[in-house]
Amino acid sequence: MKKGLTLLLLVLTLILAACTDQQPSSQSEEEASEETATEEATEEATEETSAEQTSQASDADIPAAVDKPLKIAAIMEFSTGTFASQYVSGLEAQVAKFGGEVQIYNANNDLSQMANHLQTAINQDVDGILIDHGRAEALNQGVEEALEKGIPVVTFDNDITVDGVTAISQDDYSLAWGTLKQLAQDIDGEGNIVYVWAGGFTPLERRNVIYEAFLEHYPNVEEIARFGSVSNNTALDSQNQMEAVLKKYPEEGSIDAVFAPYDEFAKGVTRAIQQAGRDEIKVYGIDLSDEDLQIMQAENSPWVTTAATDPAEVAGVQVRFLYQKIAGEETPSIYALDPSVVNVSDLPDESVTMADVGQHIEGWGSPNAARSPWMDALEAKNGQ
Ligand code: SR1
Repeated sequence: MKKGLTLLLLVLTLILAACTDQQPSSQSEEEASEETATEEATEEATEETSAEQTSQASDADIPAAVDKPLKIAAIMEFSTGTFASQYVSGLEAQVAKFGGEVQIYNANNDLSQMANHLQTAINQDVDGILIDHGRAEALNQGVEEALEKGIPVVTFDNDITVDGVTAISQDDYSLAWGTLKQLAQDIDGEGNIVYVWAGGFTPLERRNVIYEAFLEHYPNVEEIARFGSVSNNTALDSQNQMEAVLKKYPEEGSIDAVFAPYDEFAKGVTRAIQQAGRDEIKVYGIDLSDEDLQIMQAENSPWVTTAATDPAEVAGVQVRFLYQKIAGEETPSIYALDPSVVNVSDLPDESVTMADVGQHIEGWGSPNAARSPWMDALEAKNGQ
């Protein structure tokens, strides 16, 4: 009996101990559930706050000057090639998001026609002018006239330096160095190269500055041929010119690489090399498009490296600076987008497009450049 009582006491003690042991754990469950409740409440509050902020953003004061369908003129030196077509799509998309309309004037590589188009846009009292390529000597006068009439101007890829104008670029010096550095490494600082180039275009002039420095920096790299022209069919012209160079240097190993600092050059040169079965020659380009990606990703493609920004994004930045100017905001005199180097070896085996290139190339894109807080509201208002 005594033994039985002792056993009972022991069992009771154990049960009590077990209950006592459970206590903290049940307390922490309570605490946890209290914490969860607090977290949930905080999350809800945060969600409410951010919803409020969003609705505040959509109710934000859109400057009156941009809160209407604006008429924008884009004065382009040329519109051929995949860079230009992506750029135009980018202009149209951003202006449409802001509820405006953009009229594209294409001068077909004729600078005096470009100046006439600028004059037409000024006479039509457009709300803002975008200029793509062209040269200061042909356009300065028109740009000054536009500013005097109160029409803001944002330029891309030219040498206009009029006060009050914002000039954007793709940082051509970095573009050229990015791809040339890869070329130098791949040939180990020594070899024969071909250079494709045409003067008179601001981005190509800037890239050439770096090319000249590159040759000085690598004295064992020799330029054995140079050609290039920009026309309505630059890729085909480059292909024909490269075919002539290949005939002049028929021995395997006589040419190590081609520097083609414009994708239309690179496309033509790549085709000529492929057709001649000279795949040992590597192509180093500038620019990127869906078509370029397809050519670069083809099996054994000679085109191994390119340096680029997204042309649609360049256009978006240019349009946003223009709208900031129209809204009366301060904008910088110069702005350069950051380019990326794209090596085929960095891409997966599957086909990559411009839409997903950012998943494979670090630092690709800068979507928030030149974005004012009211722009979200303006885009939302226009249903975009
Ligand atoms: C003829 S100039 C061609 C260049 O303009 C744009 O900057 C593109 O990058 C292209 O390479």
